[in-house]
Amino acid sequence: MSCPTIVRNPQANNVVHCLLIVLSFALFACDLHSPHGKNSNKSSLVGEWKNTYMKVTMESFRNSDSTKIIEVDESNWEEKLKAKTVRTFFREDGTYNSEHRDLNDSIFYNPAGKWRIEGDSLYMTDTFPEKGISYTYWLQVNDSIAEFRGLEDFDQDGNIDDQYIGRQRRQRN
Ligand SMILES: [Ca+2]
Repeated sequence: MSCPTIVRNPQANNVVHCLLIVLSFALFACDLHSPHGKNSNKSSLVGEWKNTYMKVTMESFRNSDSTKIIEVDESNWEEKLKAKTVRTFFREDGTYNSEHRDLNDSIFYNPAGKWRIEGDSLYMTDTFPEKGISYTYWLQVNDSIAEFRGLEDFDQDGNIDDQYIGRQRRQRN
């Protein structure tokens, strides 16, 4: 997966910005497994969710010998990311959208698409603003907290080696 913001707007070549856009939600689970927790199913995710935590570990950041880590929770999300926590709506009909709001509470990005769960993986495919961008997350839902994990190329260095952990809290069913 690439970061659509960076692809469309080279001036937005900013890792934090990219993180917000693509995921707040983030990602993606290719080879990560759930050693614990109950199986996720569709009904467990239907509702409104809000980000509470995100950690991205970028080893060999942009092909350097250093590691960059971005870690935010509800106490410092706005200060560090210059945006509100993201609100995501998973609907029973298999559609979703994720509202990204700035500190003035104006929506600056609101991707929408289709979602489905298979086993402990969540598959999301955007239909707006670009069609066909897909994400896969390892998902675990325990009542009101959902955790997403995966690997991605956040620093856009060509290697899918950046680890993502994100948690969201259910706002309503
Ligand atoms: Ca990378």
